Amino acid sequence: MDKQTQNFTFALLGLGIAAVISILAQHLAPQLVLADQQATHTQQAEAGRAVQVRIEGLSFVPDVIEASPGQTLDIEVHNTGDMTHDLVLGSQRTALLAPGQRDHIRITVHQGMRGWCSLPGHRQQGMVLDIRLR
Ligand SMILES: [Cu+2]
Repeated sequence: MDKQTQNFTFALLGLGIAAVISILAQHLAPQLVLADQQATHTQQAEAGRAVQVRIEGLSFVPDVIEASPGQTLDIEVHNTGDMTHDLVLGSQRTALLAPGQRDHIRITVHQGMRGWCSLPGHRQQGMVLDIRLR
């Protein structure tokens, strides 16, 4: 093999290795993503039950959450309305949420928990969220 052919052979070999690595990466990547999701799920299990609550108009959706006494709930509140709101529940409260904003609170469920929006008049107009024991 002359020098030029040798260089050409090495270049081809390099391309081949690069192709194999890229194919391997594509096959491995979904498994890495999956492992990542599993880790997230485990964290959620440790952190408590995740609950999504949406604000629409002057309502929390859902406006009733069923839970067991002593259970920890990670409640994410997403304000999809067009006014500022918050959620006061137990000893916790979200930030004041402008339209489009979210915040989350963590509560431990006990009997007779009712949340509400603290903005003037909202609670009186029915902006409440009940935790119902099961
Ligand atoms: Cu409100």
